[in-house]
Amino acid sequence: MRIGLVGKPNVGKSTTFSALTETTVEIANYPFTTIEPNVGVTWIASPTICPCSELRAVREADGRLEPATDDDERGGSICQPNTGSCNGFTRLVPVTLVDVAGLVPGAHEGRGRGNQFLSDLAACDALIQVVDASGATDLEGNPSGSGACDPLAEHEFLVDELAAWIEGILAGSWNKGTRRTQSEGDRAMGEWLHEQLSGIGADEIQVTQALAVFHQRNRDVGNPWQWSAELKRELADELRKAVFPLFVAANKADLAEPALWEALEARVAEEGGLLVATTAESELALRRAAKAGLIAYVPGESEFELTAAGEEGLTAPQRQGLDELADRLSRLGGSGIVPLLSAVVYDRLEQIVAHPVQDETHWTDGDGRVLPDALLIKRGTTAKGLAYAVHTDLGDGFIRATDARTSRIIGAEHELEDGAVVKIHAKT
Ligand SMILES: Nc1nc2c(ncn2[C@@H]2O[C@H](COP(=O)(O)OP(=O)(O)OP(=O)(O)O)[C@@H](O)[C@H]2O)c(=O)[nH]1
Ligand SMILES: [Mg+2]
Repeated sequence: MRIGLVGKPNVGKSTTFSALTETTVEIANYPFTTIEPNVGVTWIASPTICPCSELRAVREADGRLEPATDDDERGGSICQPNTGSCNGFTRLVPVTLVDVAGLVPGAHEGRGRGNQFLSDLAACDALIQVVDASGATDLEGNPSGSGACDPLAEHEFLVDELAAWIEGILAGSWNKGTRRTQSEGDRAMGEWLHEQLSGIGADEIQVTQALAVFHQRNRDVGNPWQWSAELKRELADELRKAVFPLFVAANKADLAEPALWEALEARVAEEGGLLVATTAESELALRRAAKAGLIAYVPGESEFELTAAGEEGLTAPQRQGLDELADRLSRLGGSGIVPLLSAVVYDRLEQIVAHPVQDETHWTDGDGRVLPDALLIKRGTTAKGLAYAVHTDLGDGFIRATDARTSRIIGAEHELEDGAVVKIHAKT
């Protein structure tokens, strides 16, 4: 799972990235602070309870394990994640984030960082556009006082740039490519589009979907090589929607009133997207304070508590800063970033979590680690699809799978359930 953070310069993309990945990157109040993309991993809670809770229950019932005590550091979890962690049966799964340079009008023609920036987004499953909800920076990201820019305009230009980028990729070989599809119809057109766009991560299903929507809206459009510029742009826009579904973080919400982003929210909802008001700066401050041991904060929540160390060690200005942060969070219902990311991954991209294991009795890998992996897969993924998600060889050699909960054999085409624990049998 890979998600790109995009938007005009100076809106808080890197602040969002830094907060979520808990890494240090350059952040500053002027445009083009970021040039080379930052790539990192954030961890989000799986919405389903980790299956290690079931293992614990069985072991407790058998008398092999004492019930977890209140001071259990892991809140009862007994899995051994290879990466990430599990606490109180909340398993964290990885999402890769890409924080790119700011995009300015004309980027597809090479302005700003131009197309280089766009190719940094290539393999992303979705994009989160960070907008300056306070409207206090112009379209180029220069601080210009409130009312400098309307968040809706900021969104519209980004959507246009992305479509223009895709159109540009197709333009070079449009006539040659579409003539080739003349005799074979839509299917060949889909194949050609897929060929052109596989470099930016488009798959066949996405291309087919985009073409279908385009044709539904535009019947009898004639030969593609005679299409108007508007038609080509419309197809590019549909392709963009399919390949890079776009969601919006109305950032710097701490400086703004909701009225400022209402129009954008309505537009985004109309397009089937999602907008969440965020305050990246607050999330960053929370993560830093938590890392320093001053507060206990569960990412995504709208409250935090001072730790004993915090009660003792905070300076007066730090305490005042945290009081203000607490006010802000209660006003906004949290910093918004984590709920936005979770909603994008689980609700909109329809991801579920699967746990491949080698030993279906003990739910372990070859080294005896309990439930070592938690993989995000798209709802509807089959047992064989999971095998491919683990490794191409495992997919190619797939024989059958076992549902580790029931010990039942499941076939290649069986669709997995959320939280499935699966042993894959394959030829090696
Ligand atoms: N008030 C407020 N300021 C924020 C928030 N998020 C970021 N900022 C500030 O906005 C400025 C720009 O933040 P960056 O994260 O560098 O923005 P960017 O979008 O990565 O900018 P470029 O890399 O130049 O495109 C910095 O001064 C941040 O401290 C927020 O939620 N609220
Ligand atoms: Mg940046």
